[in-house]
Amino acid sequence: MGKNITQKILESHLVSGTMAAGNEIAIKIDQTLTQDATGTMAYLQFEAMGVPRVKTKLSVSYVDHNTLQYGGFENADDHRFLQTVAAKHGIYFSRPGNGICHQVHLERFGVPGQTMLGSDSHTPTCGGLGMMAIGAGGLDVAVAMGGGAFNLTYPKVVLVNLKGKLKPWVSAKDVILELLRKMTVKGGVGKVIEYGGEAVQSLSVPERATITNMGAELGATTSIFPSDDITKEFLKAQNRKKDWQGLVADSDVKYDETIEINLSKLEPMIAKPHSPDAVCKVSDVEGMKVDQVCIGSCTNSSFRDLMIVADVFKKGKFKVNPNVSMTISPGSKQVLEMITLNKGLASLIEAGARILEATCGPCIGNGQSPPSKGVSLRTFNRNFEGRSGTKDGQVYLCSPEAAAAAAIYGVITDPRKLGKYPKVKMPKEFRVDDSMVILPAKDPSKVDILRGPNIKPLPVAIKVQGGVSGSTLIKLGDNITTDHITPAGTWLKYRSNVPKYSESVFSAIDAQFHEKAKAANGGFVIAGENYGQGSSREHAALCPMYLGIKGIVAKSFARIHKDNLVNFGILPLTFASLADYDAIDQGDKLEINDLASQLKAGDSLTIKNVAKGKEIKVKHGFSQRQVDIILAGGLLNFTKGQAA
Ligand code: MIC
Ligand code: SF4
Repeated sequence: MGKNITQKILESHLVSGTMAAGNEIAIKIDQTLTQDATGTMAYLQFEAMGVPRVKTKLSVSYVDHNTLQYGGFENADDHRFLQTVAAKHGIYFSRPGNGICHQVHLERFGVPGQTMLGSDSHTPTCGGLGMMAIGAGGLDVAVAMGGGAFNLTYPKVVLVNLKGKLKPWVSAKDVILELLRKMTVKGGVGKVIEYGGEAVQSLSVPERATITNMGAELGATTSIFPSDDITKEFLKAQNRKKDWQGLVADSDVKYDETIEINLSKLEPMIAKPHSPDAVCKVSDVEGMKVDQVCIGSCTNSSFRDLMIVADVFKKGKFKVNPNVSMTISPGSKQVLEMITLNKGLASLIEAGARILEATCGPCIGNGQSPPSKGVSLRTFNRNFEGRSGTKDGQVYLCSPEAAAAAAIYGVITDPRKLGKYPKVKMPKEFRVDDSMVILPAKDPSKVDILRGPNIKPLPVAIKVQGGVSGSTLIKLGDNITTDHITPAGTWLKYRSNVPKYSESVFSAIDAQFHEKAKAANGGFVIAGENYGQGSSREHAALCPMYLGIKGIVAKSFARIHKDNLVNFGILPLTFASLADYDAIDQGDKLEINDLASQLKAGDSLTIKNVAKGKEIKVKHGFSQRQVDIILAGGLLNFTKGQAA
């Protein structure tokens, strides 16, 4: 029987394990990517491993999340640390201003058929090029930089069969919003989403990348498109023809699941507050007053996306509505240069758009927080409550087309009302200038790594002896995001200072949480479905570990976060019977006796709810390797133990 793209890449990179859904396999990683907000930790961990030079084909460190800090030295110190670590250890360094990691990587470095691990959940963006690009915690990325394999559960492979052709004013963002509507934010867990069908060839690489990027919101392991002539043209236009290789699924291949989307029938879509899967048609919410429009983020900041918006406003045809503040964050320096050369930038400025740096910016709550109860339409990928920096902000996610329409009329508007759809042609040649990427030092012995006072030593987990016990410190509902656990925004500058950042844990839900946790010497967290969805930030495990959290008992977990918990020695456990969620209340004391023998005996553990005199069965689903990591007190201790 034939093979799909996922099978082909995984098979050619397989280090150990059997390729069958649900099994743990290990794969070789060709490239890695980090960004500043997760990178400082990843490089501290890499240093702790004592490997002098990275062993990957290519590793790139980007600075894109925290670029302009108001009144403080922390970010600038982090940048200096990242630049010097990169120079010493053989890593390319993409300077602040060069662009958002995923957009730049797509343009300049991604290679069809290769594997990449990135310490950011939107790493699958390069799936738009036919690359198997997976998001993970920083520690897993550090291990991969050191030449270690990446362990993952062999996924189910879903074919999304694209038919028909997009109508004017409907674009790639609407495709992924439609898929989120169908599959929900947990529908992709344990799956790779592979795209195929006749309509694939009507989508350019940046459009494909919009779709694979936001596949992260499905909870999928990754998303991938074939590598075909369109991919070849894109790489050629980036002066990288040599990086192209064709990669398509065999015609007789079988998938675990098939979903069909007819592009001809698709309408402009929008995700309502506060979840990327709360999707409806733009026409269903038309007329709602809008305060802000933000265009950019790694989902929709390509040359194509910004030129569409620029063309809508071209030659002063429209102005930004006086009641709307519209920002534009180009995805990369290349995008900014291209829209400048093509006069798009001038149209945007003339229209009244506010041009921001080529960074994440408002997407991670760095500026442009909406006004109180304000409605913000964003071309981004996440609209979790509070992520924008305004707790009662109402963030909607939509295409650049729908964003432009709202910016003009000041209310949510179906973009099909804008008249003739502008045509943006993919450039035959992009402007290529890699001068903002600094190559590693030729002589690493001459490089001193510069560490400012905000860079605190890495906390290491404590090895479990006997059993674990503690009280239930907090009880939560479904779909808790890593933004709820360790928020970004104003806390971002403490990513390399775990003691300080730990004060943020669950702060939007319970401002005293960190004090309570410390006073109680840690304990347990109870949660509903899909705990830890969203960002890959390992701080959402690292900071709870620092506060003494021993276990999270939930109905289900998001993939990256579950791995991060194991890596930091925290037990991610799921209720054997979902009804038992009701058998634990906040404040209840819980006990797990003789952890080692229970873990070794099988998938089931018994938790004693001391307060209620009740025994609760939970499952862990760990591989043998994960059991060893937990018992060693986390992945760093485990790796050191193995080296010894
Ligand atoms: C995000 O979009 O949530 C982030 C910020 O890019 C994160 C990474 C981080 O928290 O640093 C992600 O997606 O993994
Ligand atoms: Fe940056 Fe936003 Fe993309 Fe995360 S989702 S990498 S914050 S642009």
